[in-house]
Formats: sequence, C-alpha cells, structure tokens
Amino acid sequence: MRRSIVILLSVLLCLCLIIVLESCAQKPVESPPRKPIVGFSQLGSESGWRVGNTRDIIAAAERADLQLMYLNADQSQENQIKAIRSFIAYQVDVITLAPIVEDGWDTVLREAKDAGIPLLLTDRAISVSDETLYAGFIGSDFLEEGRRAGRFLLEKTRDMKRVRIVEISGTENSTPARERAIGFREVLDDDPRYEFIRSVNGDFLRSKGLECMENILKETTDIDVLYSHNDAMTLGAIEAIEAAGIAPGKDMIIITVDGEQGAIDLLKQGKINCVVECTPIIGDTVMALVKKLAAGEEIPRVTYSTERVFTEWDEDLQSIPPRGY
Ligand code: GYE
Repeated sequence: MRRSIVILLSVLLCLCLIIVLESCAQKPVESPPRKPIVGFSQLGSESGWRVGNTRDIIAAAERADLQLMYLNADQSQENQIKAIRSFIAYQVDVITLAPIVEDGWDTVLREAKDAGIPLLLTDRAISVSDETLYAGFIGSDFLEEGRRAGRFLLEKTRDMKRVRIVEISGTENSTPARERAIGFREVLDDDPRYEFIRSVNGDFLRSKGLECMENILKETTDIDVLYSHNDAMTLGAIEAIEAAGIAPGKDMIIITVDGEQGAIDLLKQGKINCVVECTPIIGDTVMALVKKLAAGEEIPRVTYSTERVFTEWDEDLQSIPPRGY
C-alpha cells in the first residue's frame, strides 16, 4: 500500500515538472514593434515659411507613423545644441536638424555620431570638418533660387541703362542668405549696369525688413530694385515703400523668395514683380528618408525640392492654388 502511494506521488511530481517545463519553454508574448523615434530640432518661428514648415513636418511624422520629439529653438543655436543633446540622451533613432547657421556644429554632431544616431539636415546646410557627421541634406537649392531672381531681373531691365539695387538679406551665416546672394550676383556680375547701392541684414524678419527699408529710404529714394531674401522681409519693406509714397512693383521692381500666400497675393495685385518659390512642404520626403535611416539604409547625400518662379508675366496668376503657408 505504502509502495503504491509512493509511486503515485512520484508520477504526480513528474507530471507537475513536465507542465512547469512546458510553460517555461513557451515563447514570450510578442509586444508590437516599437515605432522609430525621430527628434526634430526646428530653428525658430521667424516667418510664415518656417511656421508652415513646422506644421508640415509634424503632420508628415504622423502620416508616416513615426514618433516625433519636436523642439523649437527660438532662433538660438545654443538651444539647438541642447535639443540635439537631449535627443541623444533619449536615444532617439534618427535626428533631424534645421540649422540656423552653418558653423559651430562639429562637437555636438560628433556626440550624435558616437552615440550611433544618424542625423539628417533639413532646410539649411552646415559647414563641418568631417562630412560623415551627417547622413544627408534635404531642402532647396538656394544658389539656383538666387540665379532665378537674377535671371528675372536681367530680363526685366533689358532696356535700362543703369540699375540701382537694394538687397535685404537673411540671417547672417545661414545657407539661404549666403547662397541667395551668390547666385543672384553670379547672373548679374558681368554687367556693369547693375550696382548694389545697399546690402543690409534683415534676419528673415518682417519687422526688420520694414526697419531696414525705412532707414534706407531716409537716405535715398533713388532705388530701382529691391531684392529681398524672403517674403516676410519683403512684406515689411513694402509697408515702408508705400508709406514713402513709392509704388512697389511700378516705381520700384520687387523680387522676393519663398512664395507665401501673402507674397503671391501682392504679385497678383502688381505690387511684387517676381516671387522665386522656396517650398517648406518637405515633410513627407523628410520622413521617407528618416525611415530609411532608422532601418540602417543609405540615403542620397543631397535631395533638392522641385520649385518654380512666379512672375508678373505669368498668364495663369489667378489660378495659382492656395499655397498653404
Ligand atoms: O526662405 C525664410 C525662412 O531657410 C529656406 O528661412 C529657409 C528660409 C526661408 O525663415 O523665410
């Protein structure tokens, strides 16, 4: 009797052991794969272009089913450097950076690289000693934008004997300001009729565009052309021009860059002669590149947006669809 009880207990014990081992061998319940996290350091909110760009990037991240950590640096490179460091600490999968200026990125980009986080430049470019510190650039060809502005002016002033130009440029040491100036001059330089009577810095801000133009008009009104590096500054400058009793687009040729709705409206009214498009709607392309980087794939070194020029000579001005920025 005792023997049979011992046998029964041993069998029961074996059974329990088998059940325990079985359950241990079962695969753990699979949790859904984590969405890649992208950190985006936006440089600020200086213009309608920038606000439109931020909105588009946030919406595109959602469409692409990516987690976005967005930090706005309020026009400060120091804040952008801090943002990148917090993305590193958070161990995001990819960093996207819209850099306010070109210089001063070496140290923090080295930190991102050492942490194994790929970095994509959006909108503006940088100048670094080691090109492998970033994976690629997506944005506009600013040199070409400058050339497009120059080509319009060349055509528009074909019959003029001399052309006195005022230039209001964007943020110092930023790629768009540097290259829009170079591209424009590249087209006009060989022609002695063109004279830059003033070139001032408006920091891409409407308030500064107004202030710069007011100051210049106090010194001289003998101006044939305003070439302004963005629409925000142009709208400010036009306010000053009209206040001085000068008709923009007629007494003074106005050339601007971006293509915000406000500038297109003034083009239709004949107060702006030429709008060189620079699109902030790059979110979907940015996110496609981010996904590749998160998957460890290569991306092209440079991806340019496709852009056009709107001029007073266009026949279909009234049918330009709403710009969305
Ligand atoms: O033209 C201007 C903005 O970097 C292309 O920055 C961008 C420029 C744009 O504030 O409006």
